Amino acid sequence: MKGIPISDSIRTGIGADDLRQAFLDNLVCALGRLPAYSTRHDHYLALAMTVRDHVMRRGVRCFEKGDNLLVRRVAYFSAEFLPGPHLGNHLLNLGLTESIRKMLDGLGINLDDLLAEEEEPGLGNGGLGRLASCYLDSLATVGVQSVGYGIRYEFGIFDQTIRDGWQIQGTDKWLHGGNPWEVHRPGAVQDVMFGGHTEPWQDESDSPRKRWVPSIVIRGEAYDTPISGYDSDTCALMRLWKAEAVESFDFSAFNHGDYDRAVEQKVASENLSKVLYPNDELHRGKELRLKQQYFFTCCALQDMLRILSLRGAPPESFHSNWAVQLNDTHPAIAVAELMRLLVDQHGLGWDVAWKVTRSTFSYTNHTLLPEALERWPVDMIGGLLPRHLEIIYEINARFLDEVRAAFPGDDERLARLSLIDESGPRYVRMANLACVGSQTVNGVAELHSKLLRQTVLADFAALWPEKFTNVTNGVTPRRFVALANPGLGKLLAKVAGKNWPGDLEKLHKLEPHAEDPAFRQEWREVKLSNKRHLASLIAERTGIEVDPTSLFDVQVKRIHEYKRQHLNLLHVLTLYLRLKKDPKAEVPARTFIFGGKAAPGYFLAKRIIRLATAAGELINHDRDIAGRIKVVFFPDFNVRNGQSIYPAVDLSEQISLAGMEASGTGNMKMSLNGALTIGTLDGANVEIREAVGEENFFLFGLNAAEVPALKHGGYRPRDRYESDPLLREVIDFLTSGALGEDRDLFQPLVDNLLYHDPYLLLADYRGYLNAQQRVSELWMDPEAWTRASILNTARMGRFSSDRSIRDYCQRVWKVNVKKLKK
Ligand code: F58
Repeated sequence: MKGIPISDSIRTGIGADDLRQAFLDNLVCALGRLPAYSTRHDHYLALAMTVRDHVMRRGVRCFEKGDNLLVRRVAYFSAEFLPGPHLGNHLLNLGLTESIRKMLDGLGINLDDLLAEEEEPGLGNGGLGRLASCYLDSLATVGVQSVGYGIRYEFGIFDQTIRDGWQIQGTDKWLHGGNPWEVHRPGAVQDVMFGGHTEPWQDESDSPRKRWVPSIVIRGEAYDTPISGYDSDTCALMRLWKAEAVESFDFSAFNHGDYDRAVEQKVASENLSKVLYPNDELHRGKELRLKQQYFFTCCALQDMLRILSLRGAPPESFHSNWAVQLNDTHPAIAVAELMRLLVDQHGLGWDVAWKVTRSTFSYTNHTLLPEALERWPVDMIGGLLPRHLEIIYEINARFLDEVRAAFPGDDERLARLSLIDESGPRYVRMANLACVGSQTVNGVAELHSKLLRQTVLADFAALWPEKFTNVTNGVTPRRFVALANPGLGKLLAKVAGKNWPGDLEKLHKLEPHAEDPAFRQEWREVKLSNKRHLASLIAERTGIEVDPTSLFDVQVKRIHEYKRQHLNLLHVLTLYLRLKKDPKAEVPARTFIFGGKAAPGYFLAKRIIRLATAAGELINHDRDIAGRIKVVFFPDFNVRNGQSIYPAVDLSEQISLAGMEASGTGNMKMSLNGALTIGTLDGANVEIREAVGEENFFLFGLNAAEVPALKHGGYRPRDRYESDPLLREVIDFLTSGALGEDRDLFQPLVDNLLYHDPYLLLADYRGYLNAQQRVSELWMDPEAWTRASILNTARMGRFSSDRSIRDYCQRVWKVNVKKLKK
């Protein structure tokens, strides 16, 4: 149907009657439900389909436009995405929330009930996956053509429940009620090879070529989810791949009556995209994880080459048509795969292919933790991807020649830079592959980028200083302020104009209002109403009653020792002991709220959760405390729950050991919603503090330079314990039996702190206590607190993910973005 334009209007307009008709048509015609017998879930599905029509039209039009202009598109390669529920976000972006609400009211249906029906796709672990989704949102908003490529896990991150104080993992069956947001594209399939061997052959020109003869082929099928932008015609696409067997059955086995073997291959193939790996140590060296990584990058690159040829452009122009961002090293095998596709499949010479490859990729690092740097046993790569191992060796040989020329005789440097770690059993170092194959390398906050250059990637930074840059993370103000906190949104619109979510620097207009007592009063009312809402959720989910006027002190994020939730708990227990001894102590009422998942195999993280629940059981029921402090563990922290929590935070706990948290993004979400931060000089905290003003931030702790100095100087945590009576008291309390009958429960945590303390809790304990004291003092002056809260929001504009994406476009991808409207 060449030449048929997509009309501006679609089968449904946005008038009240059109929307109502579309909704009812979807209910009856698409879902086959009689309105009189339809359920709430039917209504949700019908509404989602109605809204999806509008999003899809934008998506298709925008791709059509892009083809005409041959613009460079961005492909964001990420093994994880955490989009959160789609419906409310699309309504906001399309400006349809109120008309849809009214339309549904007319039918006796409540929009909020339907919003609650949606299952969120938990296709990620935490910050890294959520960042990918914020970036797609911003790419669509700033008008860049983009695709997020990843895996359509059948089971995402586990559901967390708390039973008897312990984390219990449940299977995340996010697809069970149907997923109305995705479109299956049976036409967009890609074959992915594994195993086998390679063999030489000659083409007509007699040049030597290599061919890969695999032992298995798995098919990838594309599922597309459109991601709308705010007040924008552009739509991003999240294209996720599901693994399927090439043949449903092994027919020869089937014909011979061997039914088990007949389905074995099908099951094995489909296992590939079954489940997301939770981020623990256990995925190390797991072959299935490497298969997942190769699977989605291979599908994506073949898909991009297909689109390129549809545009009539040759493979040599791949890099002019596509900029690929590697979200950490998980997709780094793509460097070798693009070389294979260009050289083996498309017949390009090595040098041309290498130039194209290097001009295509860029790499973002998200961690300095050495144990998190990915490496794969050479034998595993050789067995699974024999051609890629050859290509990696070839890249390495040529690269090491370059290094030898730059640093003659420096064999140690050569060994460190090599793509192959040969210090013991041989490994392929994925970060090295990503650095060598990329045009730019960046960290995710200024401090992190600096430490990257000085530590884990120091040799690469010395070799190619110009490759290195920083792009500080950001978060979407649409989902995390406008949608999550509509009360605040209204207030912001009044002073910053209604387009503030599309131009977050406008929040600066709030600053003078921080001095206005009437405005401060309004500000407090919004916060209080958000806290009431959270208090009711807490009561519903945990049975704990909390006082919405108390200080909400919140730490929600993955549970990890480096994030130091247990430092927070040491403070909680210190306060408790103080109140027990001195009931008259001036301690303002506080509610400590924890939330986050622990990797199922992470023993100490699970004990930290148990400690939080044990502290709650003790303190919440202690009559002497009389509700002055309460401790809550909010179960199943995810994007949806985050949207209810962030707007209600007074104090944001960002207390990781300096040098450990690459950036953090929860810190941004909370501060944007008017929380004050208590934090260390780690990750983006440093920039947040600079932005909001040091007087509006509670700083404590060692800095990133002091940490290694202390560790190398022979840090002895036990000495801290011996010399600080308060610390001794609280640590002893953990094993006193007061926190439950089993005295040994927290012994492993105590031993870890007293004899290792790898994250220096005991060194930062006093500083933390003092900062918490300053928090209490400021809280007792509500006007001063509110003023600081307003200034936090006002000065956080630069942490919009729109700014991050504009930075990437300008400095990394070299693509144009829409100018901001005046
Ligand atoms: C996070 N990394 C960083 N990794 O920890 C955080 O500081 C940063 O703000 C965020 O990335 C975005 O840049 C992170 O979330 C993971 O979840 C990995 C998933 C795969 C296994 C290893 C951890």
